[in-house]
Amino acid sequence: MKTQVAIIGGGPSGLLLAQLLGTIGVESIVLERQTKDYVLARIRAGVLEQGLVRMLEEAGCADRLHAEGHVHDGALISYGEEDFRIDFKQLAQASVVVYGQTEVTRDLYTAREKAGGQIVFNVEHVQIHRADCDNPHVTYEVDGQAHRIDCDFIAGCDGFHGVSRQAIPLTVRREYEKIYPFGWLGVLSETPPVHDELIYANSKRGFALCSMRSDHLSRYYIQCSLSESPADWTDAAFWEELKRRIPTDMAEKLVTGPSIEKSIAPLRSFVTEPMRWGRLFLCGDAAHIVPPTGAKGLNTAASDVHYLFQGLKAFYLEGTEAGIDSYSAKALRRVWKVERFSWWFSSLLHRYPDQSEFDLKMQLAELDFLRSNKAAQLAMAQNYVGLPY
Ligand code: RFL
Ligand code: PHB
Repeated sequence: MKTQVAIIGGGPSGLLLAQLLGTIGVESIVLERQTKDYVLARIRAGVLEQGLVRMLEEAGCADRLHAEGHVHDGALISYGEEDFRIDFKQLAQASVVVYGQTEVTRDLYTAREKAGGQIVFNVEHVQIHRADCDNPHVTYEVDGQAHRIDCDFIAGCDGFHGVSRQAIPLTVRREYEKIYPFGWLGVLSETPPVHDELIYANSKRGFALCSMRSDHLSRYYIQCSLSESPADWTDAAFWEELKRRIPTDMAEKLVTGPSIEKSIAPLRSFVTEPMRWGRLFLCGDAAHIVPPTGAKGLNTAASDVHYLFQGLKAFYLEGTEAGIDSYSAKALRRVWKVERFSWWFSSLLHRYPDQSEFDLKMQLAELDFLRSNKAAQLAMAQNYVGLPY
């Protein structure tokens, strides 16, 4: 087979790139290891920056998002018995949209299918060949049958555990990583959200987050130990612990119910450099991971796709290589700022096993400063709604 861009990974990065390329008549084939149902069963991100919303509009798949997504102009931060609101709209003149990654992915699949885009599911043993030459190719198997795609470019959109990053030789690749000494236990429940905006809580017992997917679907998280498993937590124990970590007035009105999903996610900061090797470009979680505290993973995948799409558009429509040549540097500049914000916001809100009394006082002072200082709030709001690209 032949195509212009071979895309490895049918998550949000891969699908969005394929869909945008389709709008300018550039052909692609998406290779996905799982089935579509499996991809759509993954519960992940919930908060979309304006940049991602604009890209979904450009890709022609934002109708349902506009109809069903909820615009949030601010969020609540609580610590101990205190809480305060960061007003994104007033401070940064922007908002975020609460709309699940599952729904974004579903909309992208629908759009790809409507456009007749090629997506191959259940691929195995994907291998990248000659990425450092002008004529790369990808090989893979489906049901034991070998296949080959010759292409101009390869987009590695296959997430943190994919094969694309590993195709860049270690002599070229440098990785930066921080593992956090805790995880997040997340619960999805068919209950009304406790509040109409997100609540990020720093409590003595550890971090908690109250989020949502819709008026009748809530998403809650609590910081947990990495040695725990979801089976260790009954629904009742989860609700009790969540109530102890959020402001009392919220705990009193929290509506509980059976969980429909319960999982533990580890927290990690990770960046690989460069994000391009020859004709291979890494996008999204394949190149970087952030702890979920800042709600940045999916949004940063989208900003990578933006830079790559602009580069490929200039290559195909104008015959210039400047855009693809500057892809890695441009994407990484923004990635590192997002890493900084996600690391800072995580450090502000979690309890660390080795935290000293002094460290706790520093965290409290930082929260007090954020509560009372407009400049600090502005910086927080600008980062939360998304740095420009
Ligand atoms: P994905 O979504 O991991 O998709 C990669 C796809 O590649 C496939 N794949 C392969 N296909 C072919 N061959 C191979 N060898 C392959 N290896 C893997 C996989 O099956 C998969 O379908 O990466 P992508 O597209 O870069 O998207 C990144 C986002 O999914 C991720 O950053 C976010 O979900 C992170 N995240 C959040 N991001 C936000 O922006 N806002 C949030 O509110 C937010 N909350 C979260 C999150 C992630 C979480 N978890 C579970 C990690 C909350 C949680 C709990
Ligand atoms: C979510 O709704 O899943 C969510 C929201 C905000 C975050 C992380 C996750 O910071």
